[in-house]
Formats: sequence, structure tokens, C-alpha cells
Amino acid sequence: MKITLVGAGAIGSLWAGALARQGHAIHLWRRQTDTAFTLQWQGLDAPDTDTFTFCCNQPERLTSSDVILITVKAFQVLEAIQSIAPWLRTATPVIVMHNGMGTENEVLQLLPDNPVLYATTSQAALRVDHQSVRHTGVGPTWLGAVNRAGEQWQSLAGVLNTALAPCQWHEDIHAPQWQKLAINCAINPLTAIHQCRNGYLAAPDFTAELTDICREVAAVMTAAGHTTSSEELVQRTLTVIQATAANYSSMQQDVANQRPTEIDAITGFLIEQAHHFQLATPANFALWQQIKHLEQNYG
Ligand code: KPL
Repeated sequence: MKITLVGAGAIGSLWAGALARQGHAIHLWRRQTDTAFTLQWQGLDAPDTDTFTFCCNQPERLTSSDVILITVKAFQVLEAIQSIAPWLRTATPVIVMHNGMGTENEVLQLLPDNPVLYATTSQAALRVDHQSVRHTGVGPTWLGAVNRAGEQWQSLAGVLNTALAPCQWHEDIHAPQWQKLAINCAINPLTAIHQCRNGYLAAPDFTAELTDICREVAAVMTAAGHTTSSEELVQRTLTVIQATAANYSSMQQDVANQRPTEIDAITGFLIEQAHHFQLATPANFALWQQIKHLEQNYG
């Protein structure tokens, strides 16, 4: 397939290389104006690196794409869509993949006629340097439609699954999005504040705080129609902490590199939903404030 990837951060580069390895023709749409980008791609536990040179920023390649995969951060999604809209055919499916939630309504307004799908992934990647990415952890990816036209594109789950398994179609993409949001609410701010690897949160010192965070998230999820319990979320979070113990979370990496974080799309979205359902989220609000404070004090 002809695939345009918008954004080539850690996750975008991971998917770009994985899809290219399957023979798909990858075109990158980036803020940098270069017309080519060379990527060193290293698979999980693989000693060898693949080198790909992708063509970038060619409007005609965008127009002829069979699918668009947007992997920018949540707060960059609208700008990214505005930048591609003039060249996008309305029949082309657009997949939006980011941590957190809350961009969907505006995306649908910007793309009223395109098939629109959302994906949430627990694959982990590390940008070793500007041109190198390493696959650092396997996790599920879920794909689902957020408009009627998107429902025709279940086959794209198979395309993603062949490149980086496991990927499955979900009839209600909000369900896995909430599950991932819960884990991100627990792991991302704490690892960013303590500047630690995910595994550090397995220490008994964090049990009470993780439990408070998960209790609040469970109440909001349940009010939003995704019934769960605090115990279930703590268990899932601990499983991810163990499975990704050696990794740095995306928010830890953002803070370490003084980049804007996705706190508004993760904890901010949770707090917004809590207000809607008139629920209190003091533990999550405190984390949101601390991350905002860190961001405001970047040098
Ligand atoms: O999604 C993640 C992230 O880093 O953003 C987790 C699940 C926390 C893995 O690091």
C-alpha cells in the first residue's frame, strides 16, 4: 500500500520502519522541510539495524496515498490535519494514533467526509538519536472507526498486525483508549516527576499513590460507561510496569528533553471528564499541576 505517515517521532518512526519492512511504500509528512529522511530501524532484541530512506513532504504522494497514519502528539493533531487537508482525497482513510484522548470531535469536524479511525498502541519505541529508532517493547495495538465511513476499513487492522503484531480491530475503540489512558494516568506523570524508569514504580513506596490514581480513574471510567474497578486498574498498571520495567515512559522522555508533554490529553482529559460527571480527582489533579509546573520551568 501507499502509506503517508504524519510525524516521525519514536512511535511514528517505529511504524514507518515496520510497514516499510513489509514492502509498503512509505512517504513521510514532517514539519522539517527536507525531501528525504534516512532512518536506522532496530527491531526488538535484533542486533542488526535496517536503513530506510523515506521520501518526505510530497503533496502528490499525499494525494495518491491509500491510507494516512497520523502519529504526532495529541496537541499537534489538529495542526497536522490542517497541514495535509488541502491535498487529501476524501476517500482516503485517516488513522489517528496518539496517547491520551480528546481530539476526536475536532478531527471529525476537520475531516467530515474521510473515513476516520483511531488507534491506540502499547508498542514501545526509543528514539536513540534524531535518525535512529529502536523497538523496545511489544504491546497490543487496537484500531477502530469513529465515523460510519471508517467502519469499512477493518482490513487496516490486518495491515498493521502484519507489520507489528498484535493489532486487532475493536468495535468500540473508546474502550481500549480508556484502558490505555488509565495506565498512562498512573505511569506517565509519576515517571516524569521522579525521572525514573517505569519499573521504579513497582517499589512499595508507590502503592498508595498508584491506588489513589486508579481509584479516581476507575470512577470516571465507570461514569463514562466503561465499568471497571480500582483493583483491576492497579493490576493492569502493575503488569505494564513489570513488562516495561526497563523503559522510560514517553512523558519521562519529554520532560527529560524539555519538550511539551501530553499531560492535557492524558490526565487533563480525565479531569475534564471528571468535571462533566461531577467527580473529584485530587490525586490526578495534583499530578497534572506538577507536570504543568515542570513544563513552565523548562530552561
Ligand atoms: O504508553 C506508555 C508511554 O510511555 O507513553 C507506557 C504504557 C507508560 C509505556 O511506557
